[in-house]
Amino acid sequence: MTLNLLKVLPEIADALAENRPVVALESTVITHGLPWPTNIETAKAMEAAVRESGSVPATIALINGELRIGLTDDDLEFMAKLPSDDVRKCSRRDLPSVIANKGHGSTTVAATMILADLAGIQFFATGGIGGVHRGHNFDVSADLMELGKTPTTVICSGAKAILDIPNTLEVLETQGVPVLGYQCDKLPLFYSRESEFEVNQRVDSANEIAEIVYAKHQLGLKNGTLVTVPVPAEEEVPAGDIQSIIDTAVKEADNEGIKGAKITPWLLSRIAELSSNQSMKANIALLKNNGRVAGQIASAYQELVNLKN
Ligand code: PSU
Ligand code: MN
Repeated sequence: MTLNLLKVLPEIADALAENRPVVALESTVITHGLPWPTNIETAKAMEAAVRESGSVPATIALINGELRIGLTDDDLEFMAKLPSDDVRKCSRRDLPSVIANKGHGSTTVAATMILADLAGIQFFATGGIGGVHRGHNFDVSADLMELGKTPTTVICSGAKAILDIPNTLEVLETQGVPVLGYQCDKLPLFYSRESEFEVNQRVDSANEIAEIVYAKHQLGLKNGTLVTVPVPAEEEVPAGDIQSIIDTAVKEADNEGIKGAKITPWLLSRIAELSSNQSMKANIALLKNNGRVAGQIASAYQELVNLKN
C-alpha cells in the first residue's frame, strides 16, 4: 500500500533489491536553505560525493504530490528553481496535505527520515538538524521527535548556533537518540568544528558506526541515530567569527516576529547575508563531506550485514 505511493528511481530500486548501499538526501536545503545556483551545484556535488564512496544517492522530494525517492537532473533543477513560496517545507505534519493537494514539497530532516524509512533506506546525509530555538523553548523542531521514533541514521554536522544547543541535546537524550561524534569528542556546531558540549560517544570509523546501528537494529529499537561530523578544517569558520552575526540574526527575527516553520529559513538567509562567502563555503564543504562519510557508513553497514548473514 505505502510502497505504491513511492516513486523510486530505477537505479535506486535496483540497488535496494540487490542489497547495495543507498544514502538518502533531503531537499529543504535545496529549496529553503541555499540560494540558486549554489543550491543545485551543492545538491549535485553531494550526490557525487555519495557515489564516490560507493553508495547510490537518493534525493527525496514531493513533485505534484508524488513522493519521489531519487530525483533526475531535471527534477533537481525544477526543485532548485522553484520560488520558496511555491514549495512547502514539509515536516511530518505537512506530508498528507501536500500529497492530497498534489503540491510540491521539499523534505526536512523529519520528513526525509520518514520517507527514507518507507523506501528501505537506512542512512541519510544532511547539513544540520533542527532543534530547540533560543528563547522559545516550546519551538522544538519535529526533527528531534522524529529521531526518537524513526530508525533512520542521520549524518550531519550537528546543529547551527542559531539554536539552543544544551536544550537540543536534552531533548535528544529524552528521545533516546545516541549522538555519536565522528572522529570528535565535542558536538560540532555546523560552521565550527566543535562546541563545549560532549557527544555521547566518539566513533573513529565507519565500521564502528555500522556496528552500533546493527546492534540497535538487533535490539529492535525503533529510534534513529545521530552521527555528527565536523566541517573539514580548511573550511571551518571559527565560532568567534560567526557568533556575533548569529546573535544579530536571532535578535532581528525576534523583533520582526518571525515564527514557526519560517524561522529556520529566515535565519539561514539572514546569516548568509550578514556574513562573507566564508559561511557559504563552509556550508557547501560540510554537505559534501557528510555525503562522503554517509556513503562510507552505508557501505560498511552492508558489508557487516552480509558478513553476519
Ligand atoms: N539547519 C540548517 N540548514 C537547513 C535546515 C536546518 O543548517 O537547511 C533545515 C533542515 O531541513 C531541517 C529544517 O530539518 O531546516 C528544520 O526546520 P524546523 O526548525 O522548522 O523544524
Ligand atoms: Mn519550529
